[in-house]
Amino acid sequence: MSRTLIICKPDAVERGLLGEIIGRFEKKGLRLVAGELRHIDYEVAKEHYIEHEGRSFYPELMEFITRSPSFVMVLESHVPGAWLTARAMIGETNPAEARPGTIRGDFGVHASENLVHGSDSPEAAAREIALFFPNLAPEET
Ligand code: 3AN
Repeated sequence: MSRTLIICKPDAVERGLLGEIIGRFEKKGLRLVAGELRHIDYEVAKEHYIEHEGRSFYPELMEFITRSPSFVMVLESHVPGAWLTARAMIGETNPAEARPGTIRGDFGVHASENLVHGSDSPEAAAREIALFFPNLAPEET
């Protein structure tokens, strides 16, 4: 078993792509175990994007992620590496470089508004799940 944290960012909710995005993950065997439509505030965004503080795109990223509600969710797989499966399905950061068949490749328009966040390691998944869903029961082993 393994878990990952996914954020369908404000552009995904605004563009009505939630059903499409969640459906893709479900069909791939990533099961929804927690989910919330949530307007991410500045403090939580700061914690989440701590590694990007100081980067040129940081102010733009913070403004975007706090603009309107996101759908934040935890996905679970029966096999190891839920984070890796989800990242492969999300595609490259820059939608222009993301392959067709990935979420960003099929629907992405901007590098800064790229629809979905997915944890980039098992450690990041654990940290991000604890940040957004502190009361979620641990996965069964
Ligand atoms: P990913 O989401 O593909 O893991 P990260 O973690 O490197 O990408 O960056 C986090 C977020 O910061 C991206 N999803 C994107 O919104 C924004 N970002 C990253 N690089 C750039 C960039 N060069 N220009 C604008 N925004 C960026």
